[in-house]
Amino acid sequence: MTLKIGVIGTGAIGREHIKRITQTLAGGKIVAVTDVNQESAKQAVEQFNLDATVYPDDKSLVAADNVDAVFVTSWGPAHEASVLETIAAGKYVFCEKPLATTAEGCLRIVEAEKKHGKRLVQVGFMRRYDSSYVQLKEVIENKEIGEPLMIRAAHRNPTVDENYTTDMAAVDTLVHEIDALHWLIDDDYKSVQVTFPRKTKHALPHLQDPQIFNIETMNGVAISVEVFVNCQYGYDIQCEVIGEEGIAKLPEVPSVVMRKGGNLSAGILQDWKKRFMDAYDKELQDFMDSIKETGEPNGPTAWDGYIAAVTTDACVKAQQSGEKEAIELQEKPALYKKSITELQ
Ligand code: NAI
Ligand code: NAD
Ligand code: ISE
Repeated sequence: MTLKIGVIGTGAIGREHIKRITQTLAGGKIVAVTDVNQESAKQAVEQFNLDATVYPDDKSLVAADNVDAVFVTSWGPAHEASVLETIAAGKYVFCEKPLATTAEGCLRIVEAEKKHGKRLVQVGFMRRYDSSYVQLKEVIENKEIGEPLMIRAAHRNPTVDENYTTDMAAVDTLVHEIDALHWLIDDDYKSVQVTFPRKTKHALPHLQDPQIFNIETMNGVAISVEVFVNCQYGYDIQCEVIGEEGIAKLPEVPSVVMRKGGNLSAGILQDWKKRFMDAYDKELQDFMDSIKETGEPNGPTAWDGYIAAVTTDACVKAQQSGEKEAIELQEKPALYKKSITELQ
């Protein structure tokens, strides 16, 4: 059976996902698209030669009889309304991060799913599908480095555009580490404090860059994540877990090593699209396969989206206060039993 998919938001990642469904993955077909910029939706149909209808808005796309599942790849503030609309129609939804821009918004989605009675939502936290993170998790779970004590991580982009603001370091960028790290060590967050080192001359006046997020977990693990979005040299994701008996680290992204002109060198990626290409493929293949096999998506849940939103809210508060801010979650509803990616 082919899963018939409608896409809301045909920008950068919307088109990346359309491309992988159409050219790489098996079992899905794009049958509908929409974008607030209708020209963009029409261009996407032409670009990928889709046999798909362009709808004027998210509501009409969700309501279309031939749409089984929806991808929400619009900008963050629009996600909540499109996801709620899709749940109300009883259809599956893959939503890019953030699930909603506030914890309250995520809870409204959780409530809607509970009311529906089964899980329909998967959130685009693709690092859980990245083979290097999966291997790191195995090392930790097998106790090869003993209990984890500290984590040092970095999320670096070469540059960002002028619309990128200080809070987005947490909400748009750090959010991937927020989801990946609690999953990695199977722990919950307790508090966060933010420090602002000397600012780079490459950041615009309104942006604090770099930033360091010091997060404490319930088991006492000390996590330090550097977010540096004007680092100039490339797109670089680092993660090192320091345990009682050793250290485990994400491998470097493979690149041809060159000997040339008196130098020994290896390339560094410039763009997020390539770093997690395989993970995006796997997350969407898993979304489609698990729906077909079990009737529910397998990947990060609406509850994971809620955890991320509560944590990013605390991070933004900590950016503003300079103080240690608490990260407090409500009780996990029964609907969110362990998903397969949590068990990996
Ligand atoms: P983008 O700006 O390239 O594309 C967003 C598109 O959504 C635009 O075409 C815009 O016109 C459309 N749009 C906005 N509001 C809409 C609405 N209400 N209804 C229909 N269309 C609407 O943005 P980009 O980079 O593609 O990001 C989209 C989402 O994907 C964001 O939530 C972002 O955080 C997430 N993202 C996730 C990544 C990941 O690694 N998982 C990587 C890049 C983006
Ligand atoms: P983008 O700006 O390139 O595309 C967003 C598109 O959504 C635009 O075409 C815009 O016109 C459209 N849009 C906005 N509001 C809409 C609405 N209400 N209805 C329909 N269309 C609407 O952005 P992007 O880089 O593709 O990012 C989109 C989302 O994907 C963001 O939430 C972003 O955080 C997320 N993202 C995730 C990853 C990842 O690694 N998982 C990477 C990039 C982006
Ligand atoms: C983008 O929105 C993403 O989600 C990418 O994965 C991330 O690494 C990048 O920094 C963000 O801009």
